Amino acid sequence: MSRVPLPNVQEVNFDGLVGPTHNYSGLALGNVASMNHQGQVANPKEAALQGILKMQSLMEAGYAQGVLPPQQRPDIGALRDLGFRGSDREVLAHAAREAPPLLRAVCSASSMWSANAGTVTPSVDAPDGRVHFTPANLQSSFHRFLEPFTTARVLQAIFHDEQRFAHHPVLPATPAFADEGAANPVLPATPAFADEGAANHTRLCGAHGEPGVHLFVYGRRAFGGGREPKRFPARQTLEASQAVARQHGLTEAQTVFAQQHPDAIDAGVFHNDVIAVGNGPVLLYHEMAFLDEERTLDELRAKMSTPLIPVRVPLEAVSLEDAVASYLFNSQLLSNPDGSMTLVVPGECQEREAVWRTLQDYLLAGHNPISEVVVKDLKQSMRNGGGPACLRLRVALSEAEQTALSGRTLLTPTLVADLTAWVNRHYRDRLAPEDLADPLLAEESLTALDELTQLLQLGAIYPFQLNHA
Ligand code: SUG
Repeated sequence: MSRVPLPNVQEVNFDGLVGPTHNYSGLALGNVASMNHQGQVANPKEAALQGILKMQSLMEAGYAQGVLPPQQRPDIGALRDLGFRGSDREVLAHAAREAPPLLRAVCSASSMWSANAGTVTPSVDAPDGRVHFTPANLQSSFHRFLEPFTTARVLQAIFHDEQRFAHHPVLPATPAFADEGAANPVLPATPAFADEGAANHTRLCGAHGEPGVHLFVYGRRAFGGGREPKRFPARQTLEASQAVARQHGLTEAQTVFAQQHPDAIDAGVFHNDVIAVGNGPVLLYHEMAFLDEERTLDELRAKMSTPLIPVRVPLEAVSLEDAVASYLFNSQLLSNPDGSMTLVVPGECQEREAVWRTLQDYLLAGHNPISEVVVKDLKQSMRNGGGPACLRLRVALSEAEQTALSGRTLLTPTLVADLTAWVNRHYRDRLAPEDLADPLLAEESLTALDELTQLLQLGAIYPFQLNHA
């Protein structure tokens, strides 16, 4: 099907605002930074301000920037679902005493990594001309599995206009079923539709308003077949990626499904966006990103209507360990009006010589559109394995679609000032593991979030505002 380019389409990066309970609980198996920083004292205020500064500087540089609110944490409703009873204070005290891991999980501010909020298909690629959203089920970990309910509400509140925006159900979080008659029934523990959203999805195109090809990267097949990682879990299944593509009406000609290299997962690459980033026709990736690199590139080339510009970083230039520690590939690759691109990298890239050298001598000096590297200090998020690209959900929107957004989530200088003042008013600058049981933290958090929904003009989005908890 030939599709018509849409004029005036911009990529809007919706960053997840860091919530007031940001902490280091070591919750993410296979995420080296999260595992290494378990138990350290966090600074939620600094974390939120670092995130706002990133958004502000990109807005000031002329990029379209949006913001997504954090979630209600501690998730006392989740503790109630698990049988804890009494007042909120009693529920927290019981959980702290009887099930500390559950308390830690329901306190995580993990929704800040909005690249995992869901998968988005721009209207130019969708058969009905609407922008399509599927919130990710994040079923690979309990603390993140708590996110999709509120994520769906937030996305529906902002992208509310049904003429322009379509919202799909979260994929079912179940073990794989054994296919009747299959020679080797699938083990029941294999999650069938484990989905981590845009972190494993890259849209390649000419300009953002031109039709694109969707690269879905999965870690394993739920129904068997293929190589799997041995040390750490693969968080995305092929079956989940295929289901999202089907929901959004994407055809075979518009999609490429590629398996992530299992050795990379075992080295700490828990999402594809830790080892590759794409923008427009450029795919910046590490040699170890895909199990079958050649087939992946060939298929992209065959399906794209514009020439693919692969920028491959070889293992000899950057080891997997350096890639994971620096988050070089978890950068934002942004289009400039003159056709050049800016790479927004975390400060950790300056700390690894091989990475910094590769940025200067290979990426900037190379024959590709990347003409500028901008460094951001995101240490608070980075210690939990979240770099610049994790913190944002990309939504390509036409002018008319931007006008149709509800609430006040597109960043302006006034909104930056309001959010900064709000963080300074409500956030703590120190959060140790034992503070998670403090009932005052929960109360402060609710007060802050209630104010935030007014500030962002989003209406009731949180369970406590909907009388669910
Ligand atoms: O799911 N970390 C997140 C980091 C997500 C990064 N996102 C992308 N790559 N797009 C995760 O592993 C750690 C929380 C803790 O340990 O307290 C955490 O959930």
